[in-house]
Amino acid sequence: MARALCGLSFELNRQIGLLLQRSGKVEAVIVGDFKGILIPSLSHIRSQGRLKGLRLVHTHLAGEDISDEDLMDLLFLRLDLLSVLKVDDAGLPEKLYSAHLLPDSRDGKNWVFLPPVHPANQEDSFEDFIRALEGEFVRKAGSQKINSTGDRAILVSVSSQTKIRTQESMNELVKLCFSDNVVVLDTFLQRSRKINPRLILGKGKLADIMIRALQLHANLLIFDQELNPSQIRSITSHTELRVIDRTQLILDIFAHRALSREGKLQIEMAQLKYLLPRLSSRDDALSRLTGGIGTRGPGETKLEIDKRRINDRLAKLKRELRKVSKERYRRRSRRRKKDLPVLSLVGYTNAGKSTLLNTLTRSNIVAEDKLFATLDPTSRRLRFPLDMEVVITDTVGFIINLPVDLLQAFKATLEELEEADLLVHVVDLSNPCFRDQMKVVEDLLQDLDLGRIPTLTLFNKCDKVGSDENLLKNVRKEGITISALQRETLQPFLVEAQKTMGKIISF
Ligand SMILES: Nc1nc2c(ncn2[C@@H]2O[C@H](COP(=O)(O)OP(=O)(O)OP(=O)(O)O)[C@@H](O)[C@H]2O)c(=O)[nH]1
Ligand SMILES: [Mg+2]
Repeated sequence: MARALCGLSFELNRQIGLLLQRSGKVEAVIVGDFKGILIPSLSHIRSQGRLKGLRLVHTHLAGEDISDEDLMDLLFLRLDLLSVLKVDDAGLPEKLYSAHLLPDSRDGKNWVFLPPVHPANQEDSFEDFIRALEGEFVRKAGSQKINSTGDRAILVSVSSQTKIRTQESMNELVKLCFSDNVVVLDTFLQRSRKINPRLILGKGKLADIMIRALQLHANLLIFDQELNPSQIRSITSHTELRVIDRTQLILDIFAHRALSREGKLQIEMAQLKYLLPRLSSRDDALSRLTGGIGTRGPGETKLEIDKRRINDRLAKLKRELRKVSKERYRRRSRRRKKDLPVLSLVGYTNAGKSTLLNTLTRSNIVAEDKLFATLDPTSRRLRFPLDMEVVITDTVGFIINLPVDLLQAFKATLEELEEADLLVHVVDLSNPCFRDQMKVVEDLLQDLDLGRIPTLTLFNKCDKVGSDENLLKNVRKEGITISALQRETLQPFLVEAQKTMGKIISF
């Protein structure tokens, strides 16, 4: 076969390539030009194990070695083996040069070259070789922490922001993954002024990521930046991994965690709205990758229904939501009749709102080190030191770049905030980006038209700041410092809140 390939190649003065299956069957014959060949899309072919299950053998006419382009093919197509057959001056095979991928990087390289061999002198069995290589891939990934049920993700951020912002945003993405039970295998940060509009990343960087995905057995890429449908498509078909963005991850968390009927309805609505513009562009590449975030959500079968039916569903959801919110309104007005003033906790997610409510009212609502631990609002009664009773409500946390559909959806829930007599803005002082977070909350409050309600700022988690006297002194000008875990630190807040509310109410 090598002889025939070389002969034809020599005669045509074009490279010729064969894609071979593991069984030896020829998958495709590719005829290129003098300098190269173009491999057709292989996205319809399912991989065999970690690698593609195809090896490429092609001729080189100008005596050149395995080129960078060849290595890119090896990588992006996850070929079993890539071989170059050099054609000599007489049109006969010189030697076969081969390279394959490695399950872990050696000296910064992710591939290795095999010793060149004349095609007639190949003694090793390809079957044994590929079995051993696949085995090595499985073993190497197996030594990592494996969670076979959940998603295994590599996180990617490409941004033109400052380093600390990019890093903090990535930290937040890691926490979001944790909240959604996604295993984070690795993170890639890239700061760049000009962002590649099609693939977001440069091809070289994408190659690095793919190699890591292959080595760590990842099945998901999560981008910190919002991707448009065509970007998702091209990255998916390039990498053969499921690709989602931050928005989809947040939607997924909400879908998992919403408990109330209203919350569930709102989430389904937000997911459908997110899906709608992306629906027509869902192609085979996506539908092949079954299960997990981005394919779950409103339900696989619904992904197939057409836009009109989604619109019908949306209309129905809207009607149901209206009904539910009427009930909520009735509940609320019952409470209003009792005429207790309302104090509402707001703030960035994970700031400690629920913890504060628990400590204040000795309750036991869910408070944990997860983003969006609270989705459904909770109310409790709280007695102030000077014999005054108020209702205290805990709400969903805010986050930077909150998906628009989600904000829209939760506007209804956040309506409760309109009834608040006092907003208590809880800030996590131990977060290095707490200023940014405060701004996010303040902006969202403005958006929600709540800027007019009196606000008291609480700088929480002081116990974690330690002895940073400067910081404490600074923020005390703007609010009260507390630690929601320590009841005794809350006294100044209670006094201040009562003073403010007393004024508001008597007014
Ligand atoms: N060290 C310390 N940890 C705190 C303090 N307050 C809250 N935490 C921790 O911070 C984490 C988040 O607290 P939550 O009360 O769930 O935060 P939240 O604002 O309700 O967050 P979401 O509901 O997710 O928006 C928990 O692990 C708390 O134990 C504090 O004063 N000091
Ligand atoms: Mg909470």
